[in-house]
Amino acid sequence: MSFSRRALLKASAASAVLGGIGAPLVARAQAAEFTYKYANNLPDAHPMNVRAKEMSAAIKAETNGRFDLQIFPNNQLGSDTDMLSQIRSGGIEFFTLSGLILATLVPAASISGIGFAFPDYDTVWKAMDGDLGAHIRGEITKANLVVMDKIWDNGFRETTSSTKPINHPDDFKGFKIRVPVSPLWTSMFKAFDAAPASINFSEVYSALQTRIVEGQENPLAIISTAKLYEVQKFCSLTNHMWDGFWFLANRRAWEKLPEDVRTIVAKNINAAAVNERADVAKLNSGLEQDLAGKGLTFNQPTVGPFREKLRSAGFYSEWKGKYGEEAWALLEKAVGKLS
Ligand code: X2X
Repeated sequence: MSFSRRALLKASAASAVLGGIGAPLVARAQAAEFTYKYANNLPDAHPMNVRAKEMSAAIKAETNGRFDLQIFPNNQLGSDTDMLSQIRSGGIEFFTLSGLILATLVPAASISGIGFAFPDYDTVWKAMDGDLGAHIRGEITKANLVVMDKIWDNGFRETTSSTKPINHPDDFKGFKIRVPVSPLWTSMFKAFDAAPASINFSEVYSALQTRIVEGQENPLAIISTAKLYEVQKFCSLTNHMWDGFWFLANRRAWEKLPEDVRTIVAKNINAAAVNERADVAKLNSGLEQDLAGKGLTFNQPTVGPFREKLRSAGFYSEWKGKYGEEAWALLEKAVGKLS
């Protein structure tokens, strides 16, 4: 320890003691009884973190300061792969993760990401707040994680590229595309005959910038808030899948909370999810012009041939076999016949 730091510590220890003796009786902020970490992979500006901040303040107020939820956005605590292991060990207490990536631990959780399954948001929320979501949450619970009722929105995903627009499934042939670390994502882009590379979101900007990959796919809200337009030229509105984030908790940490605190925390997290869904939908629908102004060239491919390509490659029947008849029936009950 350097001399100055030691001196500083001594001085502050002395003043703490003096403060203790001579301090007037003013209300001091009480340390929270529970200080829990919530980590995620998205930038500060994304609605997920905007709503999370609001939610954290509401929880603090409603618990009279007993519960302090600290937010660590933007992969500050590591990649999704790192954070998934931290939520399991208790290194972090809360984490939002795409069901498709969670599928590396809970295989059933990727079913909501089947290509072209959901036609619109109404169908998404009916399924995810209904039987399909309940089925997935049941499987997550079996893996010893706690999951909140309401899934947060990521959005419908579009394809960006630094080399060419994607207009037809043939444009995907040999296309070097980053996909999240998830068997379903890799399988889907292999079915398109692309060359998918599994890369955590924490590395995506630099992977695009250094041209390790040509393209990636994400909702416009992320292309915008993570500034991916700075390192991409084209945006093809492929709308190939919907994606959402499950709000997960470490079981031991969750069960340590008294019932009344748990109720307040869960209520506020689920309410924030519902608000975040509206924010993301609104943001995504207004971003095309904004991103075009920032240099992205947009095109709107006809999606029929993409869906047909997945079908003829055996993608739907392969995944139906993996999830099983029962789970597949829940998906088809929500979205109609797929295979
Ligand atoms: O990794 C991604 O592309 C992201 C941010 O959309 C997810 O978390 C799945």
